[in-house]
Amino acid sequence: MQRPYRVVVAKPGLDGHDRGARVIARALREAGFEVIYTGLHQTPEQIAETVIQEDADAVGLSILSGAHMTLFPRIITELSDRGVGDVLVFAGGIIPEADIPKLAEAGVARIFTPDVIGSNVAFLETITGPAFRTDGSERTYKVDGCQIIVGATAGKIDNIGIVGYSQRCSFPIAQYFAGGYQYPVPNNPTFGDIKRGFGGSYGADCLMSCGNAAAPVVYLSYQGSHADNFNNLEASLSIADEPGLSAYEDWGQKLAAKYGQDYVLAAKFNTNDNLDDVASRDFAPIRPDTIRVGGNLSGPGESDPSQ
Ligand code: B12
Repeated sequence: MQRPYRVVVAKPGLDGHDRGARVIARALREAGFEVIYTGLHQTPEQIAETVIQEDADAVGLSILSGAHMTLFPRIITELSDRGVGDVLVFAGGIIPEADIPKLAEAGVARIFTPDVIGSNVAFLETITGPAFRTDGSERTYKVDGCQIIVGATAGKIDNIGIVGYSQRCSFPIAQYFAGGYQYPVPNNPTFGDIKRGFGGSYGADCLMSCGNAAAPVVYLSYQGSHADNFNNLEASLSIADEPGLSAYEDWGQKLAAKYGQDYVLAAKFNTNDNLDDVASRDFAPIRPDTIRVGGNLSGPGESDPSQ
């Protein structure tokens, strides 16, 4: 009987970023490979020894420290010196595009850099097909019955999200925010789930006087930290029906009582002081209709009621 293909996933050098390596090790395991994860801080010699001891067919190197041009060729030399130069070497992490051909020449079969945010719209469209709607820098795609919304600058994806929640269409927020949140946020969250998990603050676009053409939009925005991949999160709801309508009316009335009718009529807000506690309570049980993650999220404009 043929034995399963064995892959060593290794973290060379002083790099402490281990999430990518763990994600890949798990994905390979789930795909049926036998995977040995070395843990952090491996020398090239240790990696070559592990490959031999584990009788591996391939080694996947994960690196985000910038030391790939030094460490990868050394690992390949250590493998050849031990007579296992035929083991497949592949890699991933933060590796500038300019280095990829040089590493290929050194013997790295393939390099996999991070996910869809930052990649090319053209690449996305090889999976999704063309956008069915384009509005300025935003494109909307239909994938498996879900609407995916993508914001892009100069052909590169800044942010991605889902429009119109249903049983079928949810958004796996956790994969973009492995860092700081305390409370596990489900894939089909309410505003309350998101606020409890991440924090963030409420804001709104044209809360009371949007004209006939536009519905008011309420946003919950979270600014991602380094540990959250610098991804921001924006959950929003276009207010047309219950239960959003009651929450929005309550918030609007309390804002008007505190800051005056003119402010509420004219303003867009996203400061923390806009009766965030009222919005947090009113919107907690309600699901947003759109969630987006990434950078350059449009959101509500800034406005300070005390000015
Ligand atoms: C989270 C994070 C951290 C966390 C790490 C937590 C952990 N245990 O992993 C913390 C806050 C601790 C941290 C610290 C530091 N960080 Co940091 N960090 C990041 C951040 C924001 C995200 C990395 C991440 O986890 N992504 C999610 C995972 C799933 O993605 P990934 O690792 O890229 O893996 C994917 C692909 O790359 C690929 N992949 C990765 N490995 C492999 C392997 C194989 C075999 C394959 C097939 C594919 C593959 O597949 C994965 C899935 O798509 C990045 C910025 C960024 N946008 O990447 C900076 C980043 C990596 N950090 C950086 C820096 C500078 C640091 C610090 C030096 C900061 C400091 N001055 O202290 C320290 C160093 C820590 C250390 N000991 O090494 C820089 C590195 C710069 C560079 N290389 O040029 C980055 C790029 C930020 C930046 N733009 O400046 N960091």
